[in-house]
Amino acid sequence: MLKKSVVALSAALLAVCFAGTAAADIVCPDSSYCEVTFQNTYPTGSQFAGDPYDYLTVDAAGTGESFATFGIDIRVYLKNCQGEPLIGIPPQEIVMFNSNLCICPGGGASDAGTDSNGCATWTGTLAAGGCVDVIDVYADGVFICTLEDAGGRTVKLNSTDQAQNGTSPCFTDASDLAAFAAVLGQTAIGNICFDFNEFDETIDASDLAFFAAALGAACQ
Ligand SMILES: [Ca+2]
Ligand SMILES: [Ca+2]
Repeated sequence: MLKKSVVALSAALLAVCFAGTAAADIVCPDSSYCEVTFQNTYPTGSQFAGDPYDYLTVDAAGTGESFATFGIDIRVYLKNCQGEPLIGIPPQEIVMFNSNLCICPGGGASDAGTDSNGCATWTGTLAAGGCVDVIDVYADGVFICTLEDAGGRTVKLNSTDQAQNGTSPCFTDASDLAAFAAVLGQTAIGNICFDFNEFDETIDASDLAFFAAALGAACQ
């Protein structure tokens, strides 16, 4: 009888230990990874015609372009060091980051927490400003990846907010307009930070219309 109780007690303790281990699981950078695929290409007339569509235009209000609309498919798989999926890590802990961006609070978070495969996605836009040609992903403060496809092509962002130059970061305002006005009418080649539609080779009225729609954008 006593033996039986000890066995039962041991089993109970074991269960508690396992529960404790699971709760303490940490994101393991060696077994976690990202997958990026570009499903669209730039149209004829673009300075990047035929290349995979890899620039998303964002603003601090979160009213910019969405990854889903432009066929940029991003998945991050979070695992522990045994290679097991980490389920239910909250979205605010899974974030895009580049120090040259101004990212609003929560503005770089994934769509939702990790699913049963430890997977999180970004299908919407970012609430952010700036212009960068690389974006990193961090989970629970751990560096997971630089977002790039199998061929090494990176996911890129531009914005009506020239935050990368310290121009009123996280605001699209008069100082950004002044910077935009200085390149209006010029070639878009080498001016990607101001080419918001990427459908032609100039910084023109269509980019101005895009800017006008974002004027006043700020973190919500
Ligand atoms: Ca700004
Ligand atoms: Ca343009």
